[in-house]
Amino acid sequence: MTTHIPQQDPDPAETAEWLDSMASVLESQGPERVSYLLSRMLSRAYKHGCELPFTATTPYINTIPPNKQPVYPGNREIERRIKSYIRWNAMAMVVRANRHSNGIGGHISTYASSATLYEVGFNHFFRATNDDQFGDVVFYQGHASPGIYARAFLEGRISEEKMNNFRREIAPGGGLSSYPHPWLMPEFWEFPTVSMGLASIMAIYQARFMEYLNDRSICKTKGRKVWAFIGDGECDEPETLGAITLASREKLDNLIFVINCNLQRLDGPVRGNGKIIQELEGIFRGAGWNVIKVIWGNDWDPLLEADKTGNLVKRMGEVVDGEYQKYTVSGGDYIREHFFGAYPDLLELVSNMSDGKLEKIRRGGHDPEKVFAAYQQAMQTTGMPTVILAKTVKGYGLGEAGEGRNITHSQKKLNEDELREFRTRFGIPIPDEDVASAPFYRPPQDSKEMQYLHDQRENLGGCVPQRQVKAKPLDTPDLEDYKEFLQGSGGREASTTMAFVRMLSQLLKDEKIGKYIVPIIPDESRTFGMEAMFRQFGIYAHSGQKYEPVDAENVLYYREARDGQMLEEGITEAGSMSSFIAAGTSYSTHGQYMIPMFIYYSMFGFQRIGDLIWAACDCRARGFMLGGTAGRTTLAGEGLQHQDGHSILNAIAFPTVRAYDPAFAYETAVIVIDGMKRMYQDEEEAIYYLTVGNENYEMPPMPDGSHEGILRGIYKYKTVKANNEIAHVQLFGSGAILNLVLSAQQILAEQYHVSSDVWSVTSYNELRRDAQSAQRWNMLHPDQPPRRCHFENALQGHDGPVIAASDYVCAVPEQVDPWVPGGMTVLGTDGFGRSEARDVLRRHFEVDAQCITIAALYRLSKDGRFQASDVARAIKDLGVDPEKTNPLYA
Ligand SMILES: Cc1ncc(C[n+]2csc(CCOP(=O)(O)OP(=O)(O)O)c2C)c(N)n1
Ligand SMILES: [Mg+2]
Repeated sequence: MTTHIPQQDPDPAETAEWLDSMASVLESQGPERVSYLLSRMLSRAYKHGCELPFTATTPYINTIPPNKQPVYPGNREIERRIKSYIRWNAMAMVVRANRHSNGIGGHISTYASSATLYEVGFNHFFRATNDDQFGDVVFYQGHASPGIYARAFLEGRISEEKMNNFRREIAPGGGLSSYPHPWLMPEFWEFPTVSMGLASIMAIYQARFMEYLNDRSICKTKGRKVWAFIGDGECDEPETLGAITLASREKLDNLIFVINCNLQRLDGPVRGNGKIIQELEGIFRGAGWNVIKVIWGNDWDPLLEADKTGNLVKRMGEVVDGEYQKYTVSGGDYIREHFFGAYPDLLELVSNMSDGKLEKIRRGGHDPEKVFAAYQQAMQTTGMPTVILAKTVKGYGLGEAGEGRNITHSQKKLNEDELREFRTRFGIPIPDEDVASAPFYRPPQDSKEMQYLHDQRENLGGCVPQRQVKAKPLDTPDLEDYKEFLQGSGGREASTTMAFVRMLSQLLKDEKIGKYIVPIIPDESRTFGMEAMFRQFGIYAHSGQKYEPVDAENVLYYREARDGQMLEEGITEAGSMSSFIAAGTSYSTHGQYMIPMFIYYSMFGFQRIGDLIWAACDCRARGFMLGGTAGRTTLAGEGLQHQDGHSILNAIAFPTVRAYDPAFAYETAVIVIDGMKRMYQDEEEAIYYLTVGNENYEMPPMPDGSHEGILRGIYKYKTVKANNEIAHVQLFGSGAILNLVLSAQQILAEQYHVSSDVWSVTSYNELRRDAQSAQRWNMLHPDQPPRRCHFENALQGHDGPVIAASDYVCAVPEQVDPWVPGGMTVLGTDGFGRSEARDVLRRHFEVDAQCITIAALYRLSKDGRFQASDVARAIKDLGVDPEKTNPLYA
């Protein structure tokens, strides 16, 4: 803040001279010359220690002055009528839904405030994808969906029956989902946006991904735009503003944000005591965006023109948002007194205007000409992204039913009077006797409105939103081609991460699919041993590499390149996941399958960015997520915040995520190659999540006959027969813990005469889903021969109690407990982590070989096959302290 610039003018005459000379340059040479002179003067003044006013914001008026406004290319009157019908239908669908099913929800006021913002876009800007072109990518504000449906209804793309079934998707004839959900409406919606904040970050990374596709000559994306419609309240979410500097840094002039500044969120004002538009302007300007404010409608132009004292602009800047909201619900007399009344010359300015006129004077976001001017300037802006801050009224047109009221966000019911008023205000040709039932209105097909509506869309290539899949399936590699990964490490030690990275390097060179792979890393390449890829495949940088890297003479130097293949995102899992979404949905957005491989610290995945992963599933993204440094005890030393023992548990809830916890290199190879085939060749909707660890051990060769079991979740890895066998147990292990299970197998045989089968469980989640599906089918078909799940089939004929150990919380293995006769004994890593060495951690969590042995013996004792006193002795012999702290609460 500048506090030392004097507020009082000590020499008004001198000031006037300066202002006059500026005015004369303005008149003779135009604003650019003035800007130049000012910038030279400012830098000279700064050099001499003058404090300069901080200019994050500009005055509270429109960025584009009336004289720079283009002529509106459309038919305003017809567009207004079309918009009115859409407004009505959008409102009616919510009202009707709630009459049919009280409490079903829906939103009227969001679209009511943004109708003009959308309609100008639909009539003049949003290009569609068709046989000849790929269109723009539009992220619609989730709560505005009734308006988007209502337009598609006019366009004839949504039936009346479906409109009637808004929020009742299972109704006969089908319905419409509450918000944009490609999962539920795969031919309509492209991106889910209703979780506040995600549209913004997804749009930014989408725009950057389009540049990536272009720079790598995979798809031509030049000229296409990404539009993101966002709420002003939504800007409170860190995801909304957290990535905006990427957009300016990367000069994403294909990106346009439209922030609907209706000054309200759900509970009330967004910034009652401040000004959200100014706040956002400062933030975006500071971040290097082109900011266009659309605050005032054209009714204000003559007033601003007549404002010779500057008091009108001053007053506009003084009034806080809470008060502007109050003007919305007040009469013209109130506005006259409280707004214009602050200065006598302002009262004079509006002395010829009636109260009625003052009340109706519009905000910029409701003025199509102002909105058009902003959009056009945004389209023409080069070298930077644009944000349009459009001031609107929440619940515009609802009148007493909610216009500008704090309750408006949740208003879903209009009574007969309110419906009638709405109808009259927007001139909907519905007679009085029908209005109470809030019928939908569609003008006759041969009307001027319908003709115009179709013509405008045809000019832009067709209707939007529309999700189209034009990509051709990929010819994915065969496992045969990657045989080396199945043969074991031949005595050398390696981690599953190293094995995966080695395979990734090969895949990147694969003739069939190599160039479509998009490695995505949030600043962890060195952690995962991927630095060799920097030089080989390059780090994507639109501007290339403008410096000589410090390690230039190193063979593995840090190489940035315009056609670089790796997305080195810096420390942002949210940004990385947004890139994953852009790449993973490229088959629908850009007609080209891409294969994102996002590798990150597993703790910062499902736990940190679960909502983006959920959105990825919703929009049918496909790709691989690799949870690196996985396992609560496999990542040593890092402690509570890093050691992940639950990402697999979290993954259970994501229906399209197939989560695996592989132990060996060949398992990883089998899963990745099969996953590629299933997602990109067979076109299954899935995301593969694989944990990979950093513990080094020998990678064994793939046992014969294990292929199917690896993919389905379990296969028998090794049997050991004990001398003088007293019992036989089934031991389950996953990930790095499988090695400890194998050690326990030896101890059990050698010291306790217990034989065992060791099973590698690659995915409890997949086993559970398969078992659950079989069980469900059996329950619904009780009179037919029951189906058996893979888990039951695999275990058939293998007797003895089951003991399972993993590096994850017990609930992960316990998923299959209902299908284990007699139930399982499960060891896991519930509780916080510890900064410790691997072996100490494994004892702490009681998942080491000794503890697994004890669990097996105890279980045998419960089954009457082993003496309890012998278990107690074994605990002592194996050196486990029975009084040690319980890791669950430690
Ligand atoms: C992450 C998240 N938190 C909360 C909500 C619930 N919610 C839905 S809309 C809304 C208010 C939206 O206000 P604003 O962004 O200003 O949009 P407007 O409707 O005013 O255009 C809230 C809190 C949500 N959808 N997503
Ligand atoms: Mg709002």
